Parts: sequence; structure tokens; C-alpha cells
Amino acid sequence: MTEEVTYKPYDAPTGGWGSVKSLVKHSTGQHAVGTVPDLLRHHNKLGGYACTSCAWAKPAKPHAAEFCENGAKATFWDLTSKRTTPEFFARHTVTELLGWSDYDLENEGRLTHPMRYDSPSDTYVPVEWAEAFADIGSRLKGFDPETVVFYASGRASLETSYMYALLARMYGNNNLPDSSNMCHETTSVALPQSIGTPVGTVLLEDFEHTDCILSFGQNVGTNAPRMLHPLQQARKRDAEIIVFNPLRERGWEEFVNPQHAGEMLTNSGTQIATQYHQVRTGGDIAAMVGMAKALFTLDDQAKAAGTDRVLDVDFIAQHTHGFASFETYVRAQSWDNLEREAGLARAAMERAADAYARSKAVIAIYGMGLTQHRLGVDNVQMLVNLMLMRGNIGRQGAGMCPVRGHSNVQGQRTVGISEKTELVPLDKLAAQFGFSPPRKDGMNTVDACEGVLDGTVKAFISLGGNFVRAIPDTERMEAAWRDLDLSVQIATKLNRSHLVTAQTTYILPCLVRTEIDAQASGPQIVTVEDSTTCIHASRGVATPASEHLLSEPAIVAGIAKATLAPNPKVPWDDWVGDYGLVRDAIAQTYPDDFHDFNARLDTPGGFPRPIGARERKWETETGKANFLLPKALHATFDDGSQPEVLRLMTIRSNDQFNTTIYGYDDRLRGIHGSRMIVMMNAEDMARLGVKADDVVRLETVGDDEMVRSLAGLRVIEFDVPRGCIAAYYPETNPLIPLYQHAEESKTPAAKSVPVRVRLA
Ligand SMILES: Nc1nc2c(c(=O)[nH]1)N[C@H]1C(S)=C(S)[C@@H](COP(=O)(O)OP(=O)(O)OC[C@H]3O[C@@H](n4cnc5c(=O)[nH]c(N)nc54)[C@H](O)[C@@H]3O)O[C@H]1N2
Ligand SMILES: Nc1nc2c(c(=O)[nH]1)N[C@H]1C(S)=C(S)[C@@H](COP(=O)(O)OP(=O)(O)OC[C@H]3O[C@@H](n4cnc5c(=O)[nH]c(N)nc54)[C@H](O)[C@@H]3O)O[C@H]1N2
Ligand SMILES: [Mo]
Repeated sequence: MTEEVTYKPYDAPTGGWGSVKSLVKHSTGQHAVGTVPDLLRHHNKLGGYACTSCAWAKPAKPHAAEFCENGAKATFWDLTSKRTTPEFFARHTVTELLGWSDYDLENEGRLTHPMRYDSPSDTYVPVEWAEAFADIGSRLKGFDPETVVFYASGRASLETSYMYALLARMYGNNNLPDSSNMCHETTSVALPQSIGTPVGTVLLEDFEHTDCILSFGQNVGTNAPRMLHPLQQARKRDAEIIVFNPLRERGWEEFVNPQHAGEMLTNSGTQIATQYHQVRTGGDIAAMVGMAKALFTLDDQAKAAGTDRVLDVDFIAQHTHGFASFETYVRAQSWDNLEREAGLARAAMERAADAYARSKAVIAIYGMGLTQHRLGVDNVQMLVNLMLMRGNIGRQGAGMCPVRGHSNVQGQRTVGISEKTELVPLDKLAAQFGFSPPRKDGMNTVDACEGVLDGTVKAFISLGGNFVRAIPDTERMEAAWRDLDLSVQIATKLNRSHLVTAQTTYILPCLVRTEIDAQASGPQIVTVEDSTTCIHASRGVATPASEHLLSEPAIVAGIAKATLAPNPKVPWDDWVGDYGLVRDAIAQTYPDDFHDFNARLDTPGGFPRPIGARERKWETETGKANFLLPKALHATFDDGSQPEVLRLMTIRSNDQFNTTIYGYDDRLRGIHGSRMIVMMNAEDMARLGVKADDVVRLETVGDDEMVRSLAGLRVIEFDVPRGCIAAYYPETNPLIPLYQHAEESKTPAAKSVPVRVRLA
């Protein structure tokens, strides 16, 4: 890793020439350049492949080049010419590789052969597929099914995910944690209670009709850059865009469309945010209550003056429940408290409320800045309350827009990857496949981690991802992982989760979505669901990285056949030969969402799943949309009464996709050369006696006896609110206690870790 860090505040626009330069650098770095222009023509296009980076909606009328800097980076990274071969594994022991960085591991390129860990030589050795499946199957048959976990990271297709969930249930458990447990699980818990749907309500076309967008805790320029296009269009129609974020993220400030010659020539783009509020980390509930309080005042004034009401009284009366107690609660909050908790002036909250009150159709966008907190569920529900006050859910140009992470993470839940049995049509599965699905809820991510720690989990199957690196409490978890009997890692690139070995460990390498997937009936299509519930087909276009790779459906079927008793109703081989048959099975299980699935594959812009709340059908216990009261004004663990305890947010740089590190530049924040940094406010630095460039140690303020600390972080003086600091994930994961997660959803609270700064 490079040691030298440079920091220069970045004032160029998002997109623009910076993104083009970065693209060229990353394409040449992966030696994928010859094929790339040709490939990117197929990116997010009908007849092409769906990007493997973020889950943002894919328009019906795509741009000539419907990709962004980070989607292109993800593609280069997948289609690199570099290979991690059996010879590589023969040259390096696992102990040696444990000393490598995340970047160096994945930068070795694509995995080419199935491998098994050989403990006498401390290396991975090649194994035949048939032998691997047979051994995994015979081991799985020996475990109590409740001790085995089937994890999924949100990239695998709907077809693979459906097969994988069925494998787990036929094996005998609902232990199906998913990367969304660390991500938007908070959304999946909060929204059903509020509006009766676990997903967002907006469609891409709503962006054409909105006149105001609220954004909380999402970093668009880095994590969903294609969303900048509809945002830019909305701004050109003079829509308000009001951003709440402790950091001034460049994506929310200015965007130059790299596909627009005029904008590129002048390098002058569109100002995105019309208001930017640097809310304190964990202070969003207070900020939103402040807005609500200001709305009540505006409504009182309108009533007195006899002008149009600010509240949508008809909507509230007809469609909602709990308004009276919400009103009482909000009116009772003092501005002093709200200002302190939000870290914003009353005038700022009033300004946001003014703009919101003037707007006819409002979209609420949010990301990890709301979900990854102790009161993440309350964060999301308070945002819904704000939207309900003016009837901003269930009509054109308005609605909730949680920005999902992995490209099919939402879809995995749709087709049965869930530990919660109430969310899965078990009776239907029982009838369709003639077996008795287990009725007991399974483990989510935090439960699975606890099970590994206390020894009740014996085996861990991983459909993609880098679980050990993505979860909290890394050091404790790695130590406990060694006691597992079996670890099976279905993957494309080498990562740390493969190196923290169990008694028996396999790496099973698979195709990526961009590659041609040839099976008995010919090249296959797979499908994914985007953030707006639209389903898209994806066809691979590139030659596979190695002839020894199998597709994900083939690997899932291989494990299933070796593990389960034959069942004529589950034709694993036929399914692998023709994924259209898996789609028929999905349509049978979920007819409302997936009827005529194969016929609708090429719907421009994807076909949307029906969502009740979009039509103002509220599938909640009250039959209405519910106003729900927050449990506190701050979403974090500490109440801010100890000035030396800071709130650490662990965030992504512009050069990573989760634990996949593409490089050491966070271009949009102006930080270059290292990821071992900590962003601090100047006043906090002075108060705590640290200077820019000091190397410090962070120490978690925990509720248990464990010491959690991370040294070697270089201080950067940064525009971040007082009392809040930011550093990169996953390097900081050893600092997050496993028990610090959102109430109800158990999403790890990665955005509010109470820490102290120590001079190393
Ligand atoms: N290129 C790229 N794209 C990605 C990913 C990636 O790593 N790289 N990851 C994918 C995945 S899985 C996901 S889940 C999404 C994640 O995308 P985001 O939801 O954008 O997640 P983070 O990068 O963690 O950034 C969260 C933002 O919230 C802000 N924030 C932190 N705490 C608070 C708070 O208390 N209040 C408010 N209002 N804001 C806060 C941070 O400053 C930051 O701007 O992106 C997906 N897309
Ligand atoms: N501190 C902190 N921790 C966090 C977060 C945070 O903001 N802060 N964010 C959380 C979030 S939102 C998420 S989603 C999780 C992410 O957790 P995961 O989804 O488990 O992790 P990734 O880093 O996305 O997984 C990368 C690995 O996936 C494999 N892979 C890539 N493409 C494919 C494919 O097509 N098929 C298969 N089978 N494998 C593939 C590669 O081997 C690669 O090394 O991390 C969570 N952890
Ligand atoms: Mo995520």
C-alpha cells in the first residue's frame, strides 16, 4: 500500500473530465482495454448485460453509453486479463496471503479453477468439480441442518437466488442471511410498518414529474452515479434538491454529464443541491422533526390567513393512521433540543420546510446514512411521516426512494432469500415441489455471526461476497471462523473470506454476468431487479475468464444434487440447461410479480412489480399508512454528553465497491494515496490536541470488556460537523461491536460507532 497521502479539497464537478481520466486509468490497469469500448456498448441495454455495480434503475431509452465511471470500473475489474491460477496458489501460502491488502488480493485477477485448502502445505490446491461437489454434499449430509448457513451477497441473479433459497429449504433451514442484512434491512423492516411494502415506491419516470427531491445519507456521485442524470434533468426543470449529509459530497453539488459534448467542452455543469444541510451524524430524526414542526407552523399560518392548507388534510384523513399523536409529539419538541441534536440552526430546518411546503410532488431518496444506525428504523419511518404530511406517497412524481446497494440485492429477497418465514410463500413451495419447508425462522447476518462465535454454526456456504471482511468485529469473527467445520466460497476473485479458513474450505469460481453463459439449450439469460422494482434481462457478451468456470446456477445445482435426495419435481439439470425453466418456476411461485416472466424479459426499462403503496393500497395492520413516533431524537448510541466521544461513520471511497478496492484515490473527496485516514473537524482536532498528518489510533467506547482499537490512521482536517469523524470501510470494521446494530432490523450500525481518538 502507498504510504503517502495527499489531500486537496476537490472542487471540480462529478462526472466531467475527472471521470473520463479515471476510466482510462482503470481500463488500462486491468489490461482489459481492447475489448472495453465494444463491451460498454452493451452496458444496461436491451439485449446486453445489466451492470454489476449498483442497483440504480435502467432507463427505457438508454443513452448511447449507459454507464458511469464506477460501473465501467466494475466491468473492467470483472473482465480483467489477470488470472489467479493454481500456480499462483502453489507459490503463496495462505498465511502469507493473509498479509496482503484487499486491493492486492483481488488485483491478482479472476479465479480460474475450483480449489480446496490443504492444511499440511498451507496452500490451496486444485480439485475437480465432481470431487468438490461430492465431498461438500457428503459433509453437508452429516450436519444438523440448523447449524449450516447459506449466505448470499446481492449480485447473484434471480434465477440463481431462487435455486439457492430452495436448496437451503430442502436441506432443512431458513438460514439465508443476505448482504441486505447489513444494508437496507432497515428499510425492509421500517417501510412495511409504515406503508405496507418492503421496497421503495417510485419509478424512474417519477423523476420527470417531481418538483422537489429530499436526500438523506446517500452518496450519489460514488454509489449510484447514473442517478445523476435524472437529478440533472430535474434541476433543469428547476426542481428543488435538498440534501442532508454530514459531508459535502461532490455528487450532490455539481455534475458535468460526460456524455454531453457542450458540458464537457466548458467543464461547466449543473448545480445539483439547492440546499445543503450538514446534519450531525445520527441527527436526521431531529432535522426531520424540525421540518415537521415548521410545517405545522406554516399550516397554522395558512389556516389563519384562509389560504391553501400546507398539510394534505384529505389525504391524512382518508389514508393515514396516528396523525393526532404525531402532531402532539412534534409540537412538543423544543427548538433548542432539535437544533442541538440535528446540529443545524432552526432557520435551516425552516428553509427546508418552506421549500418542501411549496412543492407539489416530492421524492425522498436515502441510503446508508439513515439505515446503518441504532435507530435506523426510526430514521426511515420519520422520513415517511414527513412525506405523509403532504400526501407525497402514492402519486405521480412523489414517493419513497431507498437507493439499494448490490445490483440484485432487492431481487434476491423478492425470490425467497430471506431468513424470515413470513416473507416467503412456504405453502406454495411445499405444493410446487412436494416437500415440507422448515417453518422456523432462520438466522440473519448478526445471528449467524453470533452462531459462529458460540460454536452453534458449523458450516458456512457463501454465494459471492466477502462476509468475514464486511461484518463488524472483524478480529473476533476471524478467530472464531477457524473453528467452523466447512466453508464453501462461490466467488470470482480472491478475498480475505477465502483465507480465513475452516477445517475444510473450498473456493468455487464462477462466471460473471458479463460473460457468455453457454448451457445445453444455448447461451443463457439471467434477470435482476433494480432499486425501483423493475426486472431486467441480462445477456453475457464476453468470453469466460477460464474454461474451468461454472455458472452460479450450475454450482448451486451441483451442491444440491450431491446433498439432497432426488426429487422429480426439482429438475436441477434441466434448470441448468435452460434458465427459462427456472423463470417458469419463479412465475409459478410468485404469479403476481412474475406472470409471463419469459415473455416480458425484454420490456424496455424493465417490467415493474406491482407495489400496493404506489396505488395507495396500504397493506399494513391498520389498513392505512401509519404515522409512527421516533423513540429518540438522535439515532446513535451516545447522547453526545461526553465531548471526547466522537461519532464515527464508516463510508465508501470513490475507488471501491464494498470490500473490492479498485485503488487508493477518493477523487471526489480529494483524498489520494491511502485509505488509512480519518477525516476530522478542525475544532475537534484543536480540542483533542491532534494535528493534520498525525497518525492516530481509534478506540471504541464499548459496553463490554472487549478492547477494540485500530492504529495507523492519518488525520485529515475535513469539513465534517463537530463531534463526527469519517473513515473507510472495511478497514475500520474491527472497531464496530457486533452488538451495535439497528433495533429491530439488526443492520450493523456502521454510521455511528462511538470512538475516542488516541495519539498512537
Ligand atoms: N461505486 C460503488 N457503488 C456502490 C457501492 C460501492 O461500494 N461502490 N456499494 C453499493 C452498496 S452495497 C450500497 S448499500 C450502496 C451504498 O451507498 P450509500 O448509501 O451512499 O453508502 P455510503 O457510502 O456508506 O455513504 C453513506 C452516505 O451517508 C452519509 N452519512 C453518514 N452518516 C450519516 C447520517 O447520520 N446522516 C446522514 N444524513 N448522512 C450520513 C455519508 O457522508 C455518505 O455520504 O452503494 C452501492 N453502490
Ligand atoms: N463498516 C461498514 N461495514 C459495512 C458497510 C458499511 O457501510 N460500513 N456496508 C455493508 C453493506 S451495505 C454491504 S452490502 C456489505 C457487502 O458485503 P458483501 O456483499 O459480502 O461483500 P462484497 O465486498 O460486495 O463482496 C465482494 C466479493 O464478491 C465476489 N463476487 C463479485 N462478483 C461476483 C459474482 O458475480 N458472483 C459471485 N459468486 N461472487 C462475486 C468476489 O469474490 C468479491 O471479492 O458490507 C457491509 N459492511
Ligand atoms: Mo449494501
